[in-house]
Amino acid sequence: MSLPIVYGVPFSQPVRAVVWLLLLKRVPFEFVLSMPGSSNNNGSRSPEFLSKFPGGTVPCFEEPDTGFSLGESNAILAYLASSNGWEELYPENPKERAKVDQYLHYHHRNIREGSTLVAKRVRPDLKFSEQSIKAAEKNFRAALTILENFFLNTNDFLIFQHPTIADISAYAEIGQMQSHYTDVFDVSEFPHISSWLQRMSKLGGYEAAHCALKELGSIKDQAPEIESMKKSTIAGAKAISEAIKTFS
Ligand SMILES: N[C@@H](CCC(=O)N[C@@H](CS)C(=O)NCC(=O)O)C(=O)O
Repeated sequence: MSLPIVYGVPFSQPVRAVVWLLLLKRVPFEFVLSMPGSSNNNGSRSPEFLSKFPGGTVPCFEEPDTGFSLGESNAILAYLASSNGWEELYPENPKERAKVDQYLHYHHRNIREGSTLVAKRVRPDLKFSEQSIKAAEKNFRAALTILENFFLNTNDFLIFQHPTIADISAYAEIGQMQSHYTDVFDVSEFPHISSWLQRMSKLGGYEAAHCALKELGSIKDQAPEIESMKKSTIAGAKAISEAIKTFS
């Protein structure tokens, strides 16, 4: 039986979420480097990639044996959890599941906006205007305030006292901001979020899933060199495959 495949780069936020879930659950998979936005053979806009996910963004998940493929990180997280019966991460109870889904939908255009602050450094080809960066920062800060005062006000994790796929999705965006990673936004002004980040970093698979971010380090003041991006991608992909080798 062929292993499932995740296409993407380890630096990408939504790729990191999918990779982390698989590492956390110790599911062997193949990680295939696919460059976001590129129409070259190994790119997310190549005809081959588009035949698997017409949206042309990473991550894409594929089960070669069945021909099933899926894009959109939150859909992939939900599929993995429901098809594998990981009830603690994505409950079967409709009301409990709806609370997780509520976050997964809220994520886009809210917490996900934070990535513009990272993309402005690592994706110079996207040419963000000052106005769009300011708007993204404003939306991100407002969404963090909702997490701080609503989602994390009473619980240790976003929905329950234990993590779900909502936490993994959110961490991929918020965790990258920390000073030991990209350092492009100061999350320390949010005490509940800061404690939650600490709790999340104790979950299995964390180190390997975040190796690319650690390798690149701060991009607060300037865009990284192409060479540094390459080094971070290689280190991240290596950490992921080394972690998978330890599963039996
Ligand atoms: N909503 C999508 C977002 C995916 C996404 O934006 N991925 C970026 C990399 S972080 C990408 O592939 N961009 C391709 C492009 O810019 O053309 C998800 O959660 O999977």
